[in-house]
Amino acid sequence: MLSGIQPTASSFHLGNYLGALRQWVPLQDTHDAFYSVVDLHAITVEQDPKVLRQNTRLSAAQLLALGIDPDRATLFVQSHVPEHAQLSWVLQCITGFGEASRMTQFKDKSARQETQVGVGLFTYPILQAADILLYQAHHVPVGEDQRQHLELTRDLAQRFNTRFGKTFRLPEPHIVKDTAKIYDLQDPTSKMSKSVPAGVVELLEDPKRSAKKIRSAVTDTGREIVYDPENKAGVSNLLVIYSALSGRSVDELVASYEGKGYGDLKKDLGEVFTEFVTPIQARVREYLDDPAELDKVLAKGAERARQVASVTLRRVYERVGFLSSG
Ligand code: AQP
Repeated sequence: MLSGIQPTASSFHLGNYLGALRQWVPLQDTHDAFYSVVDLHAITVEQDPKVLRQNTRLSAAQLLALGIDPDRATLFVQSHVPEHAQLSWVLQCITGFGEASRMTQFKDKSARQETQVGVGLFTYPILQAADILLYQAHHVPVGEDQRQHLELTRDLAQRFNTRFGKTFRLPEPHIVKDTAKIYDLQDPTSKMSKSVPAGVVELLEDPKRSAKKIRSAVTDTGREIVYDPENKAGVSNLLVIYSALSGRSVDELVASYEGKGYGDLKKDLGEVFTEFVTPIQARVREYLDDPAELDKVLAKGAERARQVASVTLRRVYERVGFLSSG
């Protein structure tokens, strides 16, 4: 199993956590799990090198604080494993231009971009396919926004297998339906996304700030607390978040808030979030206090990742007809 997260912000947000990262911890016990901080993906939009380096360590620290155990899973930084970029090139050469142009995330992200849009942003899903296929991943735990990229990965794997002989396993997305898409607190019809910071709850921000954001989340003019994503998107989003963080079902929450108002729900959710995030923030600080140890963990992960990735790449190079370098 493989999944990745970009080191493009100083903190992961609730959408990243509930949509994807929350699944990473239990999956490390049932699968041979590879988790990557995907810094090659991060530079598809402009990055300050110093900040990128800092955010890469911060991302690794957050993953460890959330419960990724380097003895049970392979945690590594993507640029430490050159096979990702190498396989990506081969896959680019079998991807149709029209096929790549259909990716909706590229359309969204390039439309939002103020500076010039780079070719890397366009070919990003092909690099993502390489990330997955290098490890012969079966399962890829991601949020709903990644479904189309996973379909492209399957298409490319299938095409390569047909053209050059069976080489890749076809991966399946592992999408947890209830939390597949967490919405922006200020615009509950859009995905919570770091590019639109107003309605985003960050794991590493001051929990008082998060509680305030939750209190001012956009809801509707009604009063009743019910789960109705179509007509009550804001309240429904809060219920989904509350349920995922507390382990109580949405139905149970709805029943317990009967006769109460949105203010009560928001106040309680702020407290639940604070309780959840406080020990995580403390653990992140501990990991950051010892960057040498953190780098050692990542170096060990990269070594293990390369052992698997290099076998796949060698087979791919042979299949496409490259001469062996000995
Ligand atoms: N709102 C979300 N709901 C559920 N899952 C989400 N993910 C992201 N946003 C939500 C999932 O988080 C994982 C890591 O994603 P990423 O590193 O690719 O980050 P991202 O998608 O770039 O995050 P943003 O905030 O959405 O960034 P922008 O604004 O750049 O688009 C993935 O599994 C993703 O599905």
